[in-house]
Amino acid sequence: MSEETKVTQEYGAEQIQVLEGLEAVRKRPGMYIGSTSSSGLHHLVYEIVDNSIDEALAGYCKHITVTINPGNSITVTDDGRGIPVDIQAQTGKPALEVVFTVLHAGGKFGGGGYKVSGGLHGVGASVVNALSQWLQVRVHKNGHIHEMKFARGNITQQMKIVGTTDKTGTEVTFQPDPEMFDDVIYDYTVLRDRMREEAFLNAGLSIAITDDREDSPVTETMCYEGGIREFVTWTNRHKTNIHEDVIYMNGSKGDASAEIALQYNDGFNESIQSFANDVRTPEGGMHETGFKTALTRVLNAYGMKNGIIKGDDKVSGEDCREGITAIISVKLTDAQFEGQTKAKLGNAYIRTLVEQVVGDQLTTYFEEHPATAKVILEKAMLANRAREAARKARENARRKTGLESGGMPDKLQDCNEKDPALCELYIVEGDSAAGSAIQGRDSRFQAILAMWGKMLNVEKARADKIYGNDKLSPLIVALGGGIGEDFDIEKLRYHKIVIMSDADVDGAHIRTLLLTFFFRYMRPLIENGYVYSAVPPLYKLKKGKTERVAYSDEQRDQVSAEMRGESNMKVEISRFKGLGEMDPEELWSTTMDPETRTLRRITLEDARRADEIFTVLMGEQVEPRKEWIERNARYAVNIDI
Ligand code: TSJ
Repeated sequence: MSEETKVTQEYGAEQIQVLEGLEAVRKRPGMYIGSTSSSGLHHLVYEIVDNSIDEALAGYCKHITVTINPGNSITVTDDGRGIPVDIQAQTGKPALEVVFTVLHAGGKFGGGGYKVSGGLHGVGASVVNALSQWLQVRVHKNGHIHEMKFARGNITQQMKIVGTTDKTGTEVTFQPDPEMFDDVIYDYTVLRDRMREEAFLNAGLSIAITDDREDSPVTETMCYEGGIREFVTWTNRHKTNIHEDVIYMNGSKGDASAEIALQYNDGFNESIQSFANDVRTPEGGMHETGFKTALTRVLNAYGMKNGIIKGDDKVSGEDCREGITAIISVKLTDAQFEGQTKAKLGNAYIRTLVEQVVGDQLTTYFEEHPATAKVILEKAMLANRAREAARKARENARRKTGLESGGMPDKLQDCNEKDPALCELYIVEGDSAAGSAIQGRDSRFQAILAMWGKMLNVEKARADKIYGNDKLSPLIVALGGGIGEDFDIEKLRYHKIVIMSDADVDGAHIRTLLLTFFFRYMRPLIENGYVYSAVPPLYKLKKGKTERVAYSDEQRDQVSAEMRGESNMKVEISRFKGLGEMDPEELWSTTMDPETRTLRRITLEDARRADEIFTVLMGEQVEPRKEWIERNARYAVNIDI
């Protein structure tokens, strides 16, 4: 009997059991990787890389590589100790085999003499194996290269030695099973961005990612000696900072550790990104709560002690976070992820840990860097005064909206209907276009708000300025739901808000401004799908007394051919220069009539992109603006710079 047959017979019974385990993964993949869409597909890579990161956390691995091969298989390598290959006492199998065939084997296979401690994740190898058409692993260890192969979780080649080596490390290649995923094409930038995050969160770890699918492969190597300090610098790369150094704090208690890095910029947004075991926690949790509590306490205590804050002028938590960019990263062995999407950290002792670390170390930092403490505190105090002013402005605005129709801005031509679900507000740029829209509309349910000239740059304005702004305040009053923290969609007066602007640079500009404004101050409008872009025609085609319009170049050619086909008369084609050029009937029938018009619903992604364009184009920094324009030269024609 050959060695190999013997092995197969010995493991027969248990092998069946193992297969049942992995069959469960193939039956309900969503249970194990969240979904079988693109996010699940990319998740496979993270499951494998997590194992290498655990090895790095244990102090044995410095380099990880991730390669997208032609055909969309993935190879991950590391220079760690290599997955253990010797036979486990309990199972009688190589530890390597157990890792890939037993569900949740990770962290457990240490029973046979290996001490597996500190592994924070790394349980997913068998799940990836089950969902791969084929998978191959090579372990460099003890002078040998050990190889093993699988197909859809089944062993196709037992572990065997295929060569000698003087290195140690693990190499895994897998081909996601097309039977299991909607689509098996990897997105390089998605993997690259996640790997960058991992590199930031694990200081000194080098992660190289390669896309080998194209004719000219790309490789990016990411390694940050400064860890989350550099994460903050990178997040703030397009911003103007108000103090030079990134403030860094860390500490640990028992098995748990916490790291915090922060820096303030001259903007008004709060950007706190938190992680637990390198996993993003978008809904925050105990680590974020501890951070916020300590930050507010330290700022107030320092301000009082040094006579900067007097008496009752305490700054609120929100004041303390205006313009902040912070990364909070905690590592713990018993992480509890809570909430609907498991996006929130629940371990209460982490709150205490972070609060202590920030409480002590930020106080010390401020004492040693009084100039930095001063600019941060002054910013918080300014935020406090602005918030107070905003509250007053809000009350004024509220009082105005309370005044029935008389309270409506004179730039608004309202509709007769009062049920918001039936009402439409057209926001129209320019004098003559608004005139045509007012005459052409169906005044029963269509209201027109005219907007003139360049709007306020909301990038550089606080809520108080926005309420007082003569361009924006009519819009806020007309919509009726307020803005910012107390925006109330229930009070909204229109459920269709249509931005009607020209198909030129100025039109794109006003659209970008409005979308940025909605994104930052009335986001539920966009989340509820209430915001639209009107689609005016580009061409007018005329043949004798017949007139038709076209909304694109293709349609122009098609319509012109149709019209020509009827007779041999000449078809005159002219370009609409702008909305203002159309007469009321034309505007109604081409752009406003619900029976014939086209409206494009604005998505959150559209608005987010507008916001990003805005930050780059309107921010104070010249270099990112230049870079952006160069990078986006082919799209930039639509944006007023
Ligand atoms: F996903 C995976 F399991 F297939 C996988 C594991 C994939 C990749 C790319 C790397 C790894 C991996 C596992 N890299 N390094 C390790 N290390 C161990 O498994 C290991 C090595 C030695 C000892 C020991 O106590 O001697 C313990 C462990 C957990």
